[in-house]
Amino acid sequence: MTLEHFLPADDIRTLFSTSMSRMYQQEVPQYGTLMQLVAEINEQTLASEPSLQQQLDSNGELERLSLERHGAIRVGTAAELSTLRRVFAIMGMHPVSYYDLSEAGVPVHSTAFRPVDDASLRRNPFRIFTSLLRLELIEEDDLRARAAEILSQRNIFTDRALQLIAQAEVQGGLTAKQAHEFVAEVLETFRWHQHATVDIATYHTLQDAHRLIADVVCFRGPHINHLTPRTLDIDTVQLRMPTVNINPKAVIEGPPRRRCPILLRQTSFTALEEEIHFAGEQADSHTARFGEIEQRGMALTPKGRALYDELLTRSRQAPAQTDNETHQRLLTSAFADFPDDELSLRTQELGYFRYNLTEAGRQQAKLGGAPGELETLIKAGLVQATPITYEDFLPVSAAGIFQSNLGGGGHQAYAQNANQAAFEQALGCPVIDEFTLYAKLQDDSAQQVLQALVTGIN
Ligand code: OOG
Ligand code: NI
Repeated sequence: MTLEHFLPADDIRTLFSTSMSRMYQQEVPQYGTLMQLVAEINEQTLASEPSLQQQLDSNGELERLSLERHGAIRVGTAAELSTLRRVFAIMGMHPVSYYDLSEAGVPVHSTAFRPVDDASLRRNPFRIFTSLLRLELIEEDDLRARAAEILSQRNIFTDRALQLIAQAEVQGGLTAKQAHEFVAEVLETFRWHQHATVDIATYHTLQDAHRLIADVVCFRGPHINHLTPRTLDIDTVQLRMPTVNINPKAVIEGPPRRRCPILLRQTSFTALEEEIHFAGEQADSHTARFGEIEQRGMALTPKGRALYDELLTRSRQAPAQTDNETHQRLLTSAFADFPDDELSLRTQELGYFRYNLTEAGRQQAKLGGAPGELETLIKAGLVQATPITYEDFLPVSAAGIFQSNLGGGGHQAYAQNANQAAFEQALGCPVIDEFTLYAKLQDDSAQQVLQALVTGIN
């Protein structure tokens, strides 16, 4: 079998994300309503900002605008996580970054499976935020052992999915027919199950330890707990959610609204209370599933990220706000020290940029011999710099999303620290460092324009 008989990994990912969206809209109709609202507000934003429309159009982003950018799942064991790594690899999604949520009182650590190269991100940037339960953070020995035992008895993948994963690895890909079957089988893993695998007493005991533990342990598999389309105006969606009978979480997570958007802003609607059935036909309700939206800005360098973390921490020293307007006002004043123009962000090395030739630059490249200093070339109008979009997640924001959707009160921070080594051992490989990816994108683009202008290649 030769390579060209295989469906590209990017296409398998698209097949997967669209199938998942269809399934989730059927399962959670409110999510379909949120998607409609997002699409409507995106349209209005584009109509009032022709330059934005033009920019998205020239990047080929208009068509996929309101499609999902990410989803999230929570798994219980190392074996589940490592098999998921193999599943996602077949779709061109690889584990980037390590997130420790224990500090925020959520007993998990996480990564995001996502496409890593530029071309694949452009085709379909869909990613899955994947959390692994940290059973070692459950204090009571009996409860920890019981949870581990329940988890050891489940198999979250269908037999056929496991066969196809192995086949894809041996062949080096999947044919279109196999890929369709693979996606359908894998979807089963993320389906919602109304019937818990435990009795109601066990459910309540686990839930008392932490609501997240019950969510991971008591079901047949890691149901997709939310999907997240991209909005061009998160503040307006937040305001308008109640008009379509959707109850948004109290505040938008992440940085404030800015002229030059940075990192990631997110909000969600609070999780549904859904009836579930236990062994012995007793019923109760469970909150797990919700809908989220995101608006992405520029990726920050380690220096920029340190400044972001510092200002965010400063803003969080004030008592938590329950109304978004006040929260945003306080954030905006805390972020007054974060430069908000592209030139400062670039020259102070706070954000990552991609370098391209301008039209004049392309003319010059035919001749070669331009000076080899990037700044000089930019000033001469031969090169332009545009921000690189942030493709990852923010642990403080993620914790806020977790908290508001688990229902019940918050939880104290766990005493244990981040343990990336244990996570990577469970995963079966190291996670990729996000900064390395952005720096390479920036450096490669700089290298290319310099080479074209100085030596005249192109
Ligand atoms: C994941 C929450 C984190 C995000 O967008 O930051 C997340 C979860 O609730 O399982 O999805
Ligand atoms: Ni999310």
